[in-house]
Amino acid sequence: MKAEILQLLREQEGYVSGQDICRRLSVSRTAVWKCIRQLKEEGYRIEAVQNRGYLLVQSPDRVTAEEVSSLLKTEWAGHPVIFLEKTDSTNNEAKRLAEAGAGHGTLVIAEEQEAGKGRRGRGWSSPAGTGIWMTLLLKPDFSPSRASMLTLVAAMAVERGIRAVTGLETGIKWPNDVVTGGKKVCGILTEMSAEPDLINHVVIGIGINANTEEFPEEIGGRAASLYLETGKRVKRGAVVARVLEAFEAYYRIFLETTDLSALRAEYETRLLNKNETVCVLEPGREWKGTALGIDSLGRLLVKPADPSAGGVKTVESGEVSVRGVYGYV
Ligand code: BT5
Repeated sequence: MKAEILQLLREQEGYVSGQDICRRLSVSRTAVWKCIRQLKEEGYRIEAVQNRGYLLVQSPDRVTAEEVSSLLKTEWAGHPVIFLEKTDSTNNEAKRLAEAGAGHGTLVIAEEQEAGKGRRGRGWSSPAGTGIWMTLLLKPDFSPSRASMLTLVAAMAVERGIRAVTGLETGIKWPNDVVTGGKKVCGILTEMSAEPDLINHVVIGIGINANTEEFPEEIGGRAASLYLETGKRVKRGAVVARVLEAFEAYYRIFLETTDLSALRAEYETRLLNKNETVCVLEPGREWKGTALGIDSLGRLLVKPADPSAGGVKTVESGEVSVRGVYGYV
């Protein structure tokens, strides 16, 4: 109900009368008053004026279920939002919830992760209060072979969401990094539980450095935050809402063909590696080439620098890393 009250207050330009809230939500005056009191305790500034009602003056920068839900305009993504002050990893929590029966569209979001994960056993720095650490749970009915493309769909959604809220233009480093000023502002980790030809669930973990002021020394040179890049603090809840809305829109297009054929051109406009020399790090082998774009399955197309290596190769995301030759991108 707190989310619904917040939503009503946000929708209205001026004051919303207590009576109006009671009527629209079919609850008592006392129930509304209690919710308003709780919201104030949580840091919302709500003015109450006799005979006029309530006015939302300021919201705190929180990513609680009510804050995110009240900002969200989606059909299924982020329904429901599960908020935790602290967890090991929102991906792990989403997987546990999926096993326990949580449905398609559930979003897990935490203020802090104690064991945030990157790919292949790497870590993800996730301190309290500054970042967006969230995981979207999907229970799709397409083939498991299609799931890795969801990382690319999510990267597009993050790019659009960040641009909508901050105006910041970011690029994508294939397959899973969103980058600004040559530094990583977001990483994505997609994990799946599947049978040979059936997906049990997919979790898409998204980590965005939002209001981070400084990074641990080991990653500092390669990490960016929205705050450091724009000089302005963002309301994280708004970024979460816009990213989920964009994800829902791109996912709908993805589902039409269960591949990236309709999204490929747009992805490539954001692809920082396009026409750049990249170093492909395969297990036990390293080679250089020019990245030309992606194919409709989300694989990176690379023309080897060595003419004897043959024509354009398709590089799969799983076991391979791609680096810029002169730096991280
Ligand atoms: C990723 O891995 O980029 C995937 C990160 C996914 C994080 C989200 S947060 C919500 C959800 N729950 C989780 O537990 N994970 C997901 P990878 O491409 O392997 O990059 C990892 C590398 O990025 C590390 O080895 C560091 O060098 C660097 N790194 C770590 N923390 C970072 C941060 N906060 N910002 C930028 N770079 C970071």
